[in-house]
Amino acid sequence: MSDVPSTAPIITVQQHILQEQKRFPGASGEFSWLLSGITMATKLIQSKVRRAGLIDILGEHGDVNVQGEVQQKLDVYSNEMLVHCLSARESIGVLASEENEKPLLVHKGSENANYAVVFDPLDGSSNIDVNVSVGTTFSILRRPAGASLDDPERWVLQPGSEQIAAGYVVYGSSTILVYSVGNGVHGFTLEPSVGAYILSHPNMQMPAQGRYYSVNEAYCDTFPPAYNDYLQRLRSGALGHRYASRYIGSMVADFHRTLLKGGVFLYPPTESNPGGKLRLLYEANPVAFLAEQAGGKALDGTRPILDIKPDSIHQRTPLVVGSRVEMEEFERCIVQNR
Ligand code: AHM
Ligand code: MG
Repeated sequence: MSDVPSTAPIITVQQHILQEQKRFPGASGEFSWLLSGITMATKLIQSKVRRAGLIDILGEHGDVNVQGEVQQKLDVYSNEMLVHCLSARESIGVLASEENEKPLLVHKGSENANYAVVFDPLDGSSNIDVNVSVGTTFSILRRPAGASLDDPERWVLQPGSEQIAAGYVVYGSSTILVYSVGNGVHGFTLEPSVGAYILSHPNMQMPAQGRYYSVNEAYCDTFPPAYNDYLQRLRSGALGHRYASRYIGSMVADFHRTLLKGGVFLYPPTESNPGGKLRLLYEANPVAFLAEQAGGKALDGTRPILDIKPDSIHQRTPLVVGSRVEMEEFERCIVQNR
């Protein structure tokens, strides 16, 4: 093994964002400042997530701590960090989060605010107790022309095709930020000793076909028939090989694997969630945006996820997202089952 350091340039996410920002004429730094709010918040979140198992031992857990403060759950903490870091950005007018019933108007609605940010602060948080990967998802939208400050919902009730940027952070064996501003998908790994996200996965492309499908098969007796036909075809070798299954139960982690290795991730309609479980605005839309940027596809069963005009901020949707070959086969199964 050589000790000679790599001569490849080290590119931080901030440098990368500054480059990408040139795609937004007149953005004058506000977009990179906005994204730096997300990177800052996710560094704070990851440091708490990394200490999740220590909280009891170090005496910070319990209903009330020594200062008399009520201890927060990690998802509440994550939400507060994102709201705190993003509220400092004057270019942001509206924040919408899985943790808040209604969108928040920030800066009392500055007229200079051009963007809305929608996020799930800690997706898959029920997995924290068992040390399984969790993540943060985010989606950035431009303020619609003529949208008033009195109507923050209008800022965020836009189809996913209107996203100007989207991404996620997966708190896995390392912390990885993946984002796109509509110019390819790029991944950055957090170097924890210096607290910087370093470009590690430039121009990510989803393989045209993978080896895994990812779905909660325990519910398969309540999936619509087309989904079971499809899964049977994947298992049978009809697409050239027999598929194996992988299901973490954290969408960000399941999607991250699908992005890197190809294959398909599904959350179909089920008996208990006939309209799907995942949320359109801050779960399905960001992964659909990234998948399409990386050469894959995302559907709600029939329609492209990115075409759906939402009616409410916490609206749910079925989600099927994956590589080109698996998605073409899925569409064939849907047509054949009509
Ligand atoms: P959450 O937002 O309450 O964490 O729920 C979303 C999570 C996703 O990360 C994951 O894909 C899904 O719920 C798993 O659901 P299930 O346990 O029904 O398979
Ligand atoms: Mg969630």
